[in-house]
Amino acid sequence: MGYTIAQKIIKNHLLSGEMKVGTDIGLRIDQTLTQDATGTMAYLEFEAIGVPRVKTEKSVAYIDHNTLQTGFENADDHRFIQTVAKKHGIWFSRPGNGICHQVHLERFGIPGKTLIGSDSHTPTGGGIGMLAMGAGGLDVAVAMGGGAYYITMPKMVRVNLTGKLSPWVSAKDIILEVLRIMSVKGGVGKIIEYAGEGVKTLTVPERATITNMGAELGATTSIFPSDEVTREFLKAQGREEVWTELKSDDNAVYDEEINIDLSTLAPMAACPHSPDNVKTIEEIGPQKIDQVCIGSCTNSSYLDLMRVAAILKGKTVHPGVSLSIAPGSKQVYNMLALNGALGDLISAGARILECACGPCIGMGQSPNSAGISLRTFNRNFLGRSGTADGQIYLVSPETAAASALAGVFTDPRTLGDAVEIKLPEKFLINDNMVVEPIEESKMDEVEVLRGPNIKPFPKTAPLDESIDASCSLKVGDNITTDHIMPAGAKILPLRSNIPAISQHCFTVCDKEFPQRALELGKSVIVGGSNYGQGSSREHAALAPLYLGVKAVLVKSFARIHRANLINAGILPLTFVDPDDYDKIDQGDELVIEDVRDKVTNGDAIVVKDITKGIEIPVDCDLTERTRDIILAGGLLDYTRESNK
Ligand code: MIC
Ligand code: SF4
Repeated sequence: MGYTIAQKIIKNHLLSGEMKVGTDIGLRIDQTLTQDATGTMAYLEFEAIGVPRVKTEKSVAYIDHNTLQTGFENADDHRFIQTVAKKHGIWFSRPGNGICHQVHLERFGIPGKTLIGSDSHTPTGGGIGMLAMGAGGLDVAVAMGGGAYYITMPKMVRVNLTGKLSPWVSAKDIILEVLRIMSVKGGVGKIIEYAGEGVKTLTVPERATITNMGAELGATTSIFPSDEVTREFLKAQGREEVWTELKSDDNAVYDEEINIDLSTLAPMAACPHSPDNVKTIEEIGPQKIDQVCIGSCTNSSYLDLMRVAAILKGKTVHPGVSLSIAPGSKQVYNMLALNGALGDLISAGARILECACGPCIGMGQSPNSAGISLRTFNRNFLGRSGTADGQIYLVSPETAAASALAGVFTDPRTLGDAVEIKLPEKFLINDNMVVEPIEESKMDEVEVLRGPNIKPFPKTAPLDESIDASCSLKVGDNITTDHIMPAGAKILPLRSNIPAISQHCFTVCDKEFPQRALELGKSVIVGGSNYGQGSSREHAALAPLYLGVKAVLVKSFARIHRANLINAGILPLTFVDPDDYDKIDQGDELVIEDVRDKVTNGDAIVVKDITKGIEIPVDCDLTERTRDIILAGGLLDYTRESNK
């Protein structure tokens, strides 16, 4: 039997387990990345593990999320990350250098290598044929220390692309079509591989838009072959020597196939409040809009912004619309400045932001009340924009620019002849904003600078003999990490301060939750299906941990969040019969007797609802390793124990 692309990379990196779907495998990790919103915790955890120097081939720390600096907190975090990186062998990408995924693709990614990042959009690297996955900070810390990264061996999905995109239809429309077909749950436990004649028609930045937003499918990752197009891109980045060819074997077996004829696609939008709520721009009709934001790790490449500049050139943004643009990296920004395209954007009235995540993570540019905002980003979860009733639509840069000019949803195909923008033969290469780590022999010379915002990792404890706790919160289906641990300009500066950030946990759903949970001391959260979709932020597990949450009982979990719960020592439980969800109410007293013994022996677990006088069978589904992590009280304790 032949191998798929992902299976080949997995095979080359397999440290433990067998490549059998659904079983646990441990992978050797070649590269890691962190960003600043998850990075402080990841480095505190790395320090706690006690390995002096990273053992990966390349680890890079980026500053791109928390760049607003409305107080000392963000700046302190930057200094902490910069110094801790320098000391322990990690490259440091300074604020202003760009969004982690964009910069990593341009400057560091290598086909065939494994990459994990403490950010869910790390699969962007799949655009050049990396096996790139989002993970919790603690998993990244362990990988930096030379430990394996564990995943459940995924199923393989082949998306066959045929034909060629019509003018004005773009890579964003391809991934929106995949989301429309598969939904935000459709990728759970799967790797999505792109194949077929249509692949050749897509440049690397276009491929990266698609793999980036594969995160929204819930997929483990997405990947493209590494072919001549990849070689051209790496050559233009002055890195041709890292190119290797990667393709699936002719007789590779896939668990699922999806066919998309690119020539049939039309410009689309993901409507509020889910990336899979997809309609064509034509279906939405010429509704009035208030805001357009172009940027984010999904659509802020040189090609994207050159197309936008060509559309805006010589025109003026509609008076009813605020248009902001954040280039993805300093490379992109600088090239636009030098070739004059930046002038076209400014002249049309675009509000140019620094190259960072910015509005994508609610760092400014919140829309007006009930405002309709078209964004080239990847997530439109409720409240993420910073305006509780904001109506966020996810669109391509072409649709965004055309609509910004017209003031209403506009199909870019109405703009006439398409603009033809070619990948440059040579990108502008200047890595002066990347700081090298110090040599190992000199590491003692570096003092790690910690501001008052940096608080230690919350206390963990081994799993109790029995759990006796109330249900502190009951939530529905598709709860995102933006519900559990909201982001935005006010809350993000607290990412290194778990006691403080916990006060915002779940407040999108229930303002009283943090206080109630603290008063209860110990509690259980009950939820629906796809619980924890979205971000890789381990704060969505660390805040509940701090608030005394002992178990989360749901219909189903999203992959990274479940791993984060286990890493935090919180018991992840699922209903054997999903209908039992309806039987529990918030406030019910729940008892799980002899839970420690049951987890240890792999015995069936029952949750007794004392209030209702019923017993509810639940699944825990732990592997030997995750069981030991839970028993130890989380990955940090487990790793410390194993290193003894
Ligand atoms: C996001 O897009 O939600 C983030 C902010 O990049 C997160 C990471 C975080 O919460 O810090 C992600 O996608 O993992
Ligand atoms: Fe940053 Fe947005 Fe990308 Fe997350 S999705 S890494 S916040 S640009």
